[in-house]
Amino acid sequence: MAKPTFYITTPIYYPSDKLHIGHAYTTVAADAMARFKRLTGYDVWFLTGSDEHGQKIERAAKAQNQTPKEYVDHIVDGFKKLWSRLDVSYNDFIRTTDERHRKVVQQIFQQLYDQGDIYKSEYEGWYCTPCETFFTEYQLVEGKCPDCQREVEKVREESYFFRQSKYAERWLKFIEENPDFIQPVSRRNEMVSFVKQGLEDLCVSRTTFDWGIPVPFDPKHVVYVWVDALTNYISALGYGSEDDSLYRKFWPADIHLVGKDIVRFHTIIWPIMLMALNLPLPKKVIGHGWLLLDSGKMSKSKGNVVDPHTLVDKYGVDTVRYFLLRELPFGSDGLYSEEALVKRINTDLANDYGNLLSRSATMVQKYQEGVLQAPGPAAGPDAELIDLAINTPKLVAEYMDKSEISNALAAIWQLVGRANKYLEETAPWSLAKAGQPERLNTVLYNVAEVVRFVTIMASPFMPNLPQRVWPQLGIADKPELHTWESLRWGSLPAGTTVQRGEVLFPRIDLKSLG
Ligand code: ME8
Repeated sequence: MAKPTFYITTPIYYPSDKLHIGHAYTTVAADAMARFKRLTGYDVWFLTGSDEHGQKIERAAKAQNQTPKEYVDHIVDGFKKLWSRLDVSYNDFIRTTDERHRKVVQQIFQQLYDQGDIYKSEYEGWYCTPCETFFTEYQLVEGKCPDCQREVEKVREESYFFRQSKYAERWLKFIEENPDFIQPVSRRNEMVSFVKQGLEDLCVSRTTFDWGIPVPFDPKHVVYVWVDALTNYISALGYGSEDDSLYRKFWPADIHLVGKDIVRFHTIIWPIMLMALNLPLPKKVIGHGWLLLDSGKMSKSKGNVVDPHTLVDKYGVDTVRYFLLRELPFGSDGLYSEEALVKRINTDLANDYGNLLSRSATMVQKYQEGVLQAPGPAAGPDAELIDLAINTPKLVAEYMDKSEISNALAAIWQLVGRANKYLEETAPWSLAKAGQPERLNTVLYNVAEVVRFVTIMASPFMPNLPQRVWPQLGIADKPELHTWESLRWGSLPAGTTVQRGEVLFPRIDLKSLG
């Protein structure tokens, strides 16, 4: 039977500068969702990429005496290095400078023009170059950009416009019929009131710079940012090309994951473009919160960014991924600090998970000569522990279905916590002393099986964990015990050779942070 499909995307980031941990958060979150779906039996397509056109890039390249293409090539290389460093398992990387993308943007622009949904008029408004956004007079805050508070420029030029307004009623009806389309709900309400205030037509071309995709029937215009950028989600699948098999297989997208700053573009402009083109709409747009510093939102234009490479060098990939995914509650903002990161490492990873594994392996070595024995009958707190282990995968899957990644991790760690408590309650060291080998066997088996459960469930979030843990549990060569399907209690066979290995997550001295 064919596997169900799952298509997930990240925003395509601007190569105007290096990426910071805010971008890493989005991409790692999408990666965790993609990995989770693969683990649970889906045929997954995971797309990321870069949004390379626009005046800001043109200017940045000039400042460095480079052509825009030279400039973006270099930065995009850096994007790819970062994603490989963070173990991001994307299937495709789309660049808006790709020929495959250019063709589709031009084709769509032409079609919308031919059917009367794009028309020529004159644009007058305020433009913020760092944010690449036009504002109307009343959107400005004290005459400045409402997003970055910098100076804006008055622009007046001939432009093409997309007749968005025509689709407002249809959009409202769609949202009413598909209440889950925009997540979380609070963002949906914001978008609905935005549209109800009256939707203006959208300026979709510019003549004041060249670095963009030319309008096919009027090449002194280049396609302005959002029509170009949003189209990546289908151009990457080969929409409109000779081989559109990926498009037919994976569109509509299951999830567009974006930060809350660009929810409006993804939930209003993009669906309306698709309506106009008579194409199916994505199933869900999720707008996550921001990772904030004490000093406010991290942003390239403000220069207060945290470099993910530095963090990975210092703490390791899985640790950084765990922290990002655990710390930001679904839909809300989260505060980043190195202290918070170290606290998470010390409690959740070193104390809770790391200790559980090392105590379990050490005791099997010490009391069972390193060979895990079959469990005897259940007694005392066994049933409670086992029930929790059996129920946790279901709970994790439910949270992941709602994209509540941090709750999914919290549920897994609940089981870790319960198993540590179980060790205290059953005190295997006393059982060994008191000569109760059968009970000791049961306790050590149960804990080893919990470690296996936790490691499988945590693997989409921390992809390097399994390869470090399976040798310690003696099941490195048993792939059938690494799967989601193998999360059936008691699948771990007795007789495996358990060996305590390296410390997975060393404790970090908070004082060392200075
Ligand atoms: O907007 N916290 O690109 P961009 C969390 N090219 N996430 C953050 C963040 C933070 N502090 N800062 C950035 C663009 N992000 C367009 C997108 S898509 C068709 C075009 C993440 O490089 C978050 O996902 O400015 C946000 O939406 C995205 O980076 C913006 O990236």
